[in-house]
Amino acid sequence: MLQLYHNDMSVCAAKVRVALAEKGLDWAGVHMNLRAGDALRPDYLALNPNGVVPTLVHDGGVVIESTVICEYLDDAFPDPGLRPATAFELARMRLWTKRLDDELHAAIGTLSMCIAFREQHLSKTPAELEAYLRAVPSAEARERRRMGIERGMDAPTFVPALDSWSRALQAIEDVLEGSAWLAGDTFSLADTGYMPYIVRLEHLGLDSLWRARRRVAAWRERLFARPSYRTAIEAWLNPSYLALFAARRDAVRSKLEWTQ
Ligand SMILES: N[C@@H](CCC(=O)N[C@@H](CS)C(=O)NCC(=O)O)C(=O)O
Repeated sequence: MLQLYHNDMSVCAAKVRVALAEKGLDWAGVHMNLRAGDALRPDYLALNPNGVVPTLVHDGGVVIESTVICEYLDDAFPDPGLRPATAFELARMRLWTKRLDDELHAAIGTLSMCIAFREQHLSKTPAELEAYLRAVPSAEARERRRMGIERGMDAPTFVPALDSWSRALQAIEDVLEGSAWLAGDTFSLADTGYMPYIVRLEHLGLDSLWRARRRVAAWRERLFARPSYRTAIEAWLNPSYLALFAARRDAVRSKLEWTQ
């Protein structure tokens, strides 16, 4: 049995849902309320010491880290495969997923917090906010969140995060000149991995980042046409988050005009 601890709007949880959907696997979900601190409770920290979603439990075995979970699923359930057959394309796939893990995931977290999620924390009292931040296991993530909450789009982390995504989208534009998908002509875990992040960039009003990148736009169309987009992402979109993102659109537009 496959059990996934996840959250409706979490990009890395969505990444695993996309892989599960692509493979047609049945799974049971435990939905975590991240704002209520569900991922920071001791019983969950025993499964995932990082205090984040997703976590996969398969027949009693625990797997954490969304990229590792996706590769685990491809090992445990090889058909249909989501990794290219050649060693070279496999290396290309891993470079893309590594870039997400090393840089782009933190960057999207920064952008999400600075633009929108901070609004969910601003009603907290200073003591409540401190208690929330103190519980975040990673000091780096804790300080990044603090800065985003306190300073929003004026945080010093905001423009570098925007730049990380802008450079990544240009790299995608370049690679798609020679192939249909990120790792080559095989649709792979690189493409499934980026799908939820592209959705988040749109929600944050940052789709202008690929307006002039027509191959990224066409790849996005191909991604969103897959049934896995509907079942793993669209079906889980939380209306209150969508309203929050929409309410921030004008502020983002004027910040981008000012930044570029
Ligand atoms: N490297 C981890 C990152 C996981 C992560 O940052 N998850 C976020 C949601 S996308 C989370 O659970 N944040 C906790 C919170 O917002 O309280 C992975 O890929 O699984």
